[in-house]
Amino acid sequence: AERILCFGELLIRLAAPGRERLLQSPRLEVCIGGAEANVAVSLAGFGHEAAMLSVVADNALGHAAIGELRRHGVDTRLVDVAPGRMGLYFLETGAVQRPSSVLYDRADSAFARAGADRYDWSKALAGASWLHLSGVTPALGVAGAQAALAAATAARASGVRVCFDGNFRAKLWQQWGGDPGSILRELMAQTDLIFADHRDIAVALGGEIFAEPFHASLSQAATRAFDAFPHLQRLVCTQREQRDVDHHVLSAWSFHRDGTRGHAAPRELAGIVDRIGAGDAFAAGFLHGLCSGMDDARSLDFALAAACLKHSIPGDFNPVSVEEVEALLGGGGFHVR
Ligand code: KDG
Repeated sequence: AERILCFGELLIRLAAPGRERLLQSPRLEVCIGGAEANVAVSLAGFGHEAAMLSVVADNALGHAAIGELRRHGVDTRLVDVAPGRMGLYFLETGAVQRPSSVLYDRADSAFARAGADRYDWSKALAGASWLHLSGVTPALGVAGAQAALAAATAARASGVRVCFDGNFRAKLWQQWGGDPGSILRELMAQTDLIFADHRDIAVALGGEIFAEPFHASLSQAATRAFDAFPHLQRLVCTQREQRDVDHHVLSAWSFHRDGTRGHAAPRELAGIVDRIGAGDAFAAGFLHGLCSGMDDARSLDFALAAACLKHSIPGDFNPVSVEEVEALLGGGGFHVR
């Protein structure tokens, strides 16, 4: 098993039950999330040594977040506590007539305050083969942007491969007026593997958000990415088509610097229970493939099936086994004809 270090914020999620409006009834469902933590939980479920590097509030909420990760098999020894608050996010699940919505209440969290010098990078990276981080951390503010860049730079300097998920969060960037394009490009320049959707590509690489056909604009984006980022080996992209509120179609492409391309056939998702964290499940699935010696095409199929499974599970995490993903793959169901 390989050791993968995930760096990012642990969040508390408070969701209105079912399809209720927020605070419609005196109940919220609580779980733990955070994009990079979601990846760590998936990787632990796939049998890897997944470690989390983070800072949580030194209070009951922060301790509960650590406990949840540990319960899912994540190595939490590098999660530190600090004075301050946990970041929260409120979720209202949409319906046919109204979209889902996320409300962040996370400004100035213990993690967002922690700057680059809060971490012992060489200790954290020791023994890791990958560092995973995402565009959420630099979106938190100057301290987050510097910490993310320090993490990627330290990993690169010590021979640890860097995996970056774009995870563009417009609301977070707007709150402090950071320039996502230049910061994300600086990060991507340190990266071996990038996961991106059409928004990440538009922000970091420019170009049309949805030039048609989608795969042609993706392949142009990949060419631009390989030109711009010297260490980049792979760009992996997902595409989501929303047929209905709980009926989506997901597909994925991979581009390798050597010119190899992969395409995972579209999968149909009906009766979606919870789509939050699907991108993280996908990233973890692809990393699992690479860490297990699968080729890119196989890793892509595995990742897409893992992301599909996530849609059936409430909460941010995707606690599934390799066997369960393989079963979905082997069943051959869910493909769009
Ligand atoms: O990918 C899932 C994340 O969106 C969720 O866990 C919350 O980390 C989060 C964020 O910043 O949006």
